[in-house]
Amino acid sequence: MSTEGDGTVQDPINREPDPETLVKSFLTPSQARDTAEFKAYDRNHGPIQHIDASKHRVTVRSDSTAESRAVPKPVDLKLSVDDLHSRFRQHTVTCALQCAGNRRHEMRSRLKEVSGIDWGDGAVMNAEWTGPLLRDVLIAAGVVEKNESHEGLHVQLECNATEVQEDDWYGGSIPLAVAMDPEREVVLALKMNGEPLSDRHGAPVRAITPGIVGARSVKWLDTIVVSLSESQNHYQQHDYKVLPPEATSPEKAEELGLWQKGVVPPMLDNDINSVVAVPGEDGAELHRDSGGRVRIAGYAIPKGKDGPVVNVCVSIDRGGAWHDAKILTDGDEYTTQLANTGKAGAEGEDDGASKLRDNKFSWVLWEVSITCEPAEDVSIWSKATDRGGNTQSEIEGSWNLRGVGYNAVEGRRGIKIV
Ligand SMILES: Nc1nc2c(c(=O)[nH]1)N[C@H]1C(S)=C(S)[C@@H](COP(=O)(O)O)O[C@H]1N2
Ligand SMILES: [Mo]
Repeated sequence: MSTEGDGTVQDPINREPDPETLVKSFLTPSQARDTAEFKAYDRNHGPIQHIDASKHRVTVRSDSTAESRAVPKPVDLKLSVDDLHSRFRQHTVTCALQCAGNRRHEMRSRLKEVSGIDWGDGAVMNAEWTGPLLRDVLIAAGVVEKNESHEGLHVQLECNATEVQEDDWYGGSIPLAVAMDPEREVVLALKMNGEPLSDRHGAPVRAITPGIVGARSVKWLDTIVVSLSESQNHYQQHDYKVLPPEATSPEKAEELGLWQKGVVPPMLDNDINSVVAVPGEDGAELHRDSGGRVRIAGYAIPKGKDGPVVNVCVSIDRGGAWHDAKILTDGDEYTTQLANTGKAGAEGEDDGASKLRDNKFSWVLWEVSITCEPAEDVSIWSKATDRGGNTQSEIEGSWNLRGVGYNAVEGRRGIKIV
């Protein structure tokens, strides 16, 4: 059964919370407890699905190209939702799930027009996802554990329940080596924040690919294929790619053959990023407290599996002075402060910091108070660094036709400090 609130193929549900609300909690609730108000973003290429969990099956198979390498015998395994619960160890990973188009509005309004939904800074959520590891399911299906055999192979993840805007089904793929890497913690999620997954977020089961752009975290997952090829779905082949700057229009991209197979790689890892969520928009007013300080806050996301973010620094004078932000994380819905040195992950600290190290796919929330004078037209810059040493490097960021992967240091502009 579907309702108007589910969207349609032509007009799917895409919405995001405002950034100031988003950073109030370390774990993003799916929706408010007592009302239907949504709290986490929705990104759909087709209508939201309502699937009967008792009838749902996840088919795991190999195609002929995969066989004889990681897959000595053809794989053909069908799992019910009960099987996913009971036949496998349940794993929980805390991770940020971010749409590749997050921050697109900043790219288009600052650099040049792009094509795509006008996402602000809220196309991201941070949640605890629980279910079997994709790795364990693949091993049960007969995939060989040895690393050498994984090279060049892919795991295609599919939802065939509905057609979508640009294809008859939705899908994406990740390299088999990533799916099999125990450190990647790719899960077939049955729960979000300890509760059964909601229909909006992919019930009864979705893939969660930590550290990787949201497009590969396929909702309403029904088919897993081990193959020598990437997913042939539109959204793997013809979207979610960082096209080079010479692709100035969709026509130009076609003319240059940039969508052709293998020319531009499909996006995989998220890049290091940070967002200024307070103040929540360009042109806002920021009030100094009685001590002459302004409070600036936001979130930061590590690159791929190089997290967690260990430092965020903020400048309100175009990089003249940098102020280390406090890194806040974990705790209850309203975010208690755990490790505030900005050096989470360093040796010999308390439990809080070692928990942070485990949370390598999670976002961090941060805040800083800066003493300043009233001023007009202030730019707020924020720069994150993760445990792997990746740092945001571009002040204004760089442009690409689809407006994906924007991670400029400039977070807000035109701010008035009063
Ligand atoms: N089946 C299906 N899975 C999907 C999508 C979709 O349209 N259909 N959208 C993808 C994209 S682009 C993103 S960013 C995330 C969004 O997940 P959410 O709607 O739970 O926020 O789901 C991914 N998985
Ligand atoms: Mo996305």
